[in-house]
Amino acid sequence: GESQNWVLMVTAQTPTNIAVIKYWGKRDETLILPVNDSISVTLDPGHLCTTTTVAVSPSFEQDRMWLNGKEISLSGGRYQNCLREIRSRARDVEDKEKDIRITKKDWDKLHLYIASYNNFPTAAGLASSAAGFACLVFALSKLMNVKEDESQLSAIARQGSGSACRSLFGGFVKWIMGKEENGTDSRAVQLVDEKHWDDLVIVIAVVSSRQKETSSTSGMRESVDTSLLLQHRAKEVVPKRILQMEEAIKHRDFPSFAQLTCADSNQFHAVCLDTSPPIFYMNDTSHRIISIVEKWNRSEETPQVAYTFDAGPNAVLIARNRKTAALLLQRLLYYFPPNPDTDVDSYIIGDKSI
Ligand code: 2P0
Repeated sequence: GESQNWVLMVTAQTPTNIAVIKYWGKRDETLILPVNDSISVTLDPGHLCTTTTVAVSPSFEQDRMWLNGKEISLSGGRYQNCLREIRSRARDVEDKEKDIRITKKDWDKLHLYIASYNNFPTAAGLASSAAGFACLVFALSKLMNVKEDESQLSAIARQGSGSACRSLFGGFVKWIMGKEENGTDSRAVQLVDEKHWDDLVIVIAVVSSRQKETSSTSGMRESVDTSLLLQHRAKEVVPKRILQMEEAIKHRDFPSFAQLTCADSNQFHAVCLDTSPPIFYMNDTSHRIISIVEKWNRSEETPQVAYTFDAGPNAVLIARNRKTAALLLQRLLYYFPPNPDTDVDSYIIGDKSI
C-alpha cells in the first residue's frame, strides 16, 4: 500500500538447549566456528524460552531492539551479522488483507523493531543467548519470507551465538563443526525429534552464586590460547564421543548416555581448570551435587541420573524416567531446600507432568 501506517509482525518462541557433548573453543571468532562438534538436547517449549516479536513498518526510522522491555544496542557485530545474512535472503511479501506488498528490494530500506522476552530471570545465570539468537533468526526468516531450511538458518543463528544454532531444532541436535573457511557447513542437524526419547526428565538446580562468572566468549578464547588439554579434547576425545553419543541416543541407551554426558561435562570443566589463569565455573554446591549423583548411580545396578554443568554453577540433571526424577527431586529437596539465601535458589523441572 501507499500508506505509511502499516506494521507487519511475526512472533516466535524458542527454548534453550543444553549440551551433553560440549562446545568450548572457536577456530574463527568472527564467524563463530568451533574446534569440535557438539550435541545438545532442546528443552520443552515453556521452560527457559525466549519469545521474540519482529515488526517492520515504513514509519520505523532505524533498527531497534528491546530485551525484557529495556532497549539494547544493535550495533554489536553479532546482531549486525545475523541481520545482514537474513536481509540478504529476504523475498517478496504480500499481505492482501492489509494491502501490503514488500518487494525483495524494499527490505534494504525498511527498518525493524525487535522485542524479546526471556521467561526466566537473566540473573539466574542460565544461558539466554542460545534461545535468543535462534528465536530472532527464526522470527526474521518468517517475517521476510526467507526460504532457507532450519539447518541453513542455524548457520545464521550461529553467527549470533555458537550454541544458538542448536536451538533451531527440538529433540537431540548435533552442531557439525564443518570444514569450510566461510562457515557455510558449520550448522546444526536434528539427530532425533523430541518424541524419540520422551522418558527423560530434566531438572535444573539453580545454584546460588556470588561471583560473576567469566563470559563464555572470553573464557573459551583463553582456553584456546593456553590449554593443551583443549587441543587433546578437540582432536582425540570429542570425535569418538560424538559417535558414541549418537549411538546411545539412537538406542535410548541410558547407561552409555549418562556416562558420556557426565564425562564430557567433567572434561569441559577440566579444560577450564587447565586454562591460564584457571576458570572456575562450578562451586562447592555443584561439586556436592556431583558427589550425590555419582554415589547414587554407583549404588544402583545401572545409572539413574546424568549431570552436566555449563559456564556457571547450575546443575542440569537428566533423569532416566519420571519415577527416577521424582526420587531425584526428593533427594535434592532434602539436601538443598530451595531458598534464595541457601545453596540452591530454585528448581526448574522440565516435565509438566511431575
Ligand atoms: C555449550 N557453552 O556447548 C557450551 C558448554 C557453555 C559450556 O555454548 O561465544 O554462549 O556466543 O559462541 O554459545 C556457551 O557459549 O558462546 C556454550 P558464543 P556461547 O553449550
